Amino acid sequence: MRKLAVLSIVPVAACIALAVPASGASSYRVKMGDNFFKPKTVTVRKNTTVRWKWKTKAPHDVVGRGPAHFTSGSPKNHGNFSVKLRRKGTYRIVCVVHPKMKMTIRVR
Ligand SMILES: [Cu+2]
Repeated sequence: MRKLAVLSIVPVAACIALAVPASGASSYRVKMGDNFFKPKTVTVRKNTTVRWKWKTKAPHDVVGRGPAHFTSGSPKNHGNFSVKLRRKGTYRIVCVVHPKMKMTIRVR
């Protein structure tokens, strides 16, 4: 029982560690609403973990195309999705439900 409790704390600790630039790793949080991503454009360093978290009236998803492809799965009103961008380049992000709901991530 005690071991389980410790394990459940580990992901939270890992997120805190990611936010510390000195570790060499970083994370970036994108805001998401009906029907937008904010910011529209962002530049991050290679190996940044980008996270989308949303609780919205309309269902949304996150589909990325670029040096790597990824998807958050079927559109939902309540979602949480993250991806580590390991390759440099330009990623175009779109919500399949709302084609005008898009953003660009540049990885350097
Ligand atoms: Cu959408």
